[in-house]
Amino acid sequence: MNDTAEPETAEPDNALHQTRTGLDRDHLKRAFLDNLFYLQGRFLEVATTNDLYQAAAYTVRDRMLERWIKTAQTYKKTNARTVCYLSAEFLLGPHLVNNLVNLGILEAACEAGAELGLDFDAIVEAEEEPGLGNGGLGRLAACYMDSLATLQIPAIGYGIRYEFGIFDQVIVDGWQTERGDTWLRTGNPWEIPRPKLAFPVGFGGHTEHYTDTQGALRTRWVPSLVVNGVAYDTPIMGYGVGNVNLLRLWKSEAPESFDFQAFNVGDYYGAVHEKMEAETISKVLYPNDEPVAGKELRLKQQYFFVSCSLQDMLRLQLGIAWDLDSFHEKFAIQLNDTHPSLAVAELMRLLMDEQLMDWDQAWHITTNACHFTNHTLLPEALETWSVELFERLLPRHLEIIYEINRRFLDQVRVHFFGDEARVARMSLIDEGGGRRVRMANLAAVGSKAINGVAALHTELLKNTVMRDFYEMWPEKFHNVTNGVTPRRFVAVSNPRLAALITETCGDDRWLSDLTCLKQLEEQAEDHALQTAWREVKTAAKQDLANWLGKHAGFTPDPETLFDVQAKRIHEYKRQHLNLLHIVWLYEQIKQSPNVELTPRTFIFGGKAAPGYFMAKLIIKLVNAIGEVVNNDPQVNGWLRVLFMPDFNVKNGQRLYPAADLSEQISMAGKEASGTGNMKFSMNGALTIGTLDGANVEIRDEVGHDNFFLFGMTAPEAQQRQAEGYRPWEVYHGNHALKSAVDLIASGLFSHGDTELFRPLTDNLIHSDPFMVLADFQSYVDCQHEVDRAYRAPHHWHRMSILNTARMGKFSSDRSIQDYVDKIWHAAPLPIDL
Ligand code: M8P
Repeated sequence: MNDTAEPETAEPDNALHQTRTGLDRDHLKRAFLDNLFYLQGRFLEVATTNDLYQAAAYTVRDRMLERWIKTAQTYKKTNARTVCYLSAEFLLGPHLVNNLVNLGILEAACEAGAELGLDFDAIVEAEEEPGLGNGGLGRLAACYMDSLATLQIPAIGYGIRYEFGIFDQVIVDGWQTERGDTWLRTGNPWEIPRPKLAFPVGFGGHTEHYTDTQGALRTRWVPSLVVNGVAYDTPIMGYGVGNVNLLRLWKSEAPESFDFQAFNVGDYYGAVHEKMEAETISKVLYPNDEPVAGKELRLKQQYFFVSCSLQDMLRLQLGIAWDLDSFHEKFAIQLNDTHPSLAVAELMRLLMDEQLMDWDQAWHITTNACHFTNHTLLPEALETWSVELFERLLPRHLEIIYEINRRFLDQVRVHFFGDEARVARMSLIDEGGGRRVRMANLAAVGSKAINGVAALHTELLKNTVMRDFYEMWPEKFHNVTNGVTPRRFVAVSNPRLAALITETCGDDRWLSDLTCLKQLEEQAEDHALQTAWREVKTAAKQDLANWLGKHAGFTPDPETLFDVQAKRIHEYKRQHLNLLHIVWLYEQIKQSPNVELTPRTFIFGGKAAPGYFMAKLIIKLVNAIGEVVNNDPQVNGWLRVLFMPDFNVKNGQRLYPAADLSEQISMAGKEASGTGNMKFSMNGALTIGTLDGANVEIRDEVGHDNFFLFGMTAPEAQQRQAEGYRPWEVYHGNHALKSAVDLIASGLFSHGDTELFRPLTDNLIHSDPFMVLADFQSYVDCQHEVDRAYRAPHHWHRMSILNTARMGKFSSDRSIQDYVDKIWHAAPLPIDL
């Protein structure tokens, strides 16, 4: 455990060393061939694409390591305040091109590849992405790691090294099926295992109380099972700077001595079984983006990575200071949703039980170190765990939570005298039904700051799920609107657009200050720019079309409007609203073949949680409609419907550049922020959307004339539900809507089977919890406006340019700067190159 964060090599500085650090084409070539030979044991003529990829990856990694060491040394020397971003998910996406861009050597690498006669694109394609997240929340964590390094803020990301990330989605007969993700099969050149940097993590057992030598009452936890968390480090390169931060992911293992202990007493099977149990903890990512009741292993995962991370922070602090009094000055801990909120109880335990601190000081440190981000208002996504499970798995933490709660509720009673209903709502324990621990309340009580992820979301948070907390501590609440990194989502994914922007703006400063895109505004009317803009978009559409031709059954026509909805499949995101519009269009064309329409290709992408029946049925419906529409010669000059399989970061990078229209059509008040909305808009897609999440701010930025708005507002939706929403009345009152729903129910898209989609149509007519029917007419009317606008190309391209030009606010650099200013109060620490 004496291993430190920084690798321990001296700094060689001679010509030979250049092979490992030189950034020019010739050094890259030499290094690549060396790595191919010495690491893969191959030479060019016999190397597989994977060999070439591995050699390329090591060549790039070598160039990062020198900066990484320098960064770690500087951070340590200056004892800088360090942001620790705790997240159960980091959805990183492929590393290779991203690191080339951030190092500023993409061009040199392409040239080196060309001179060696290599197919650069094929090498890039060979990378398996680490899919260690479900969707927006995990991808946000990855964007934030990129921006922290770019803004030169000392930071460590802490999470879990899942052996199996999010499943691969394969469509069979129109249905989603899941395949295990084997991203580690060919090795991971980007990570550095640190087998000596490991921490014990206990589970189960009991607690014992004793009096220490000073006469103080103390508690000792005696767990019944101990596993080891081993560190795996991935360097995170900032863009255009020398800073390389650290992503430290924990893998669970049985302690070395483990099996022998049991073997000695003759329980061989038990020993092997427990070893397996230890390794299970980091085995697989839960593929849900909401809690599934009773998943004990998930609570184990959460505690496992939180405990390892906090022990690591304590180790780092004790390596530079005599005591832990200033722990909260050294570290700003950010809890990415409630998944790491056990950190509050675990830090208290470590400080009191292991470091022998008293309650008040431990509480002072904990509540000044922790900060909490809430990402969702959906009641079903708020995490709670049964007290019974806690008692069994984390008995000491339950004691601590009870004590936090006792002290906290005393405060509540002083603040809101006589309001016992409020006390019950704010309690860390939900006493209704089976007793449960409320993780959001634990995070809120234990944190110095609480933030929402978009302006509307933060307001709703303050007025609904966290209202009581807001009324008690208004000063704790902040908004930090999400952002995405323009390095990955423009420079890496859309190099043609990046080149055009750089050419138009005169330099590439926009990549580190996205507000520079404003310069494009002056030329939004310019026909030359519009023409170039259109050519870039069409080329991206052609690339996507070619890919879809290989992977999704047919090649769409790049001359049609590409209308894209790509995100997790969820009823609140309303993919079925999109589908109702498509069915309505289909009927229009069938009834009057001369109807004036803009030819469109509708592209869907997204994974459904494996146990979420309705989401899987929606995927089936997309494919079923596609099968009919795409095979009907009467309509398929106007209308095509495609499902892009296996939407992940890599495939997202193919989609964002190629979209003309971005579908952001969630029921108002349900999507906390959204980040896909930003990625599309940055790449020049126009948005059709509701006033939900960050759409509100996107529309304000790009201009109301350059955004297709429809649907109820959040207060309108709320009011309508309060008055008693009756979807069947909407259904019977709107002929177009009724015939679209009826056509789905008729079996036309299911080979005559009138039962297949009934759960969906019945749900819409009789319950419609996300008010799809209520927004249908407004959506169809708005889509009509989209059609008209697309038929005026200059107008459309002007709007498209303005969308990109005005996206400066949605860089994750701005988000991170907001966190730094409002919440972390950290300072940049530049690393000289
Ligand atoms: C919640 C979980 C709850 C229990 C168990 C597992 C879970 C996994 C994920 C989530 C979760 O909240 N997921 C989200 S929140 N996914 C998202 O995309 C959300 O966060 C994004 C980043 O802030 C927002 O842009 C999205 O609007 C929001 O839905």
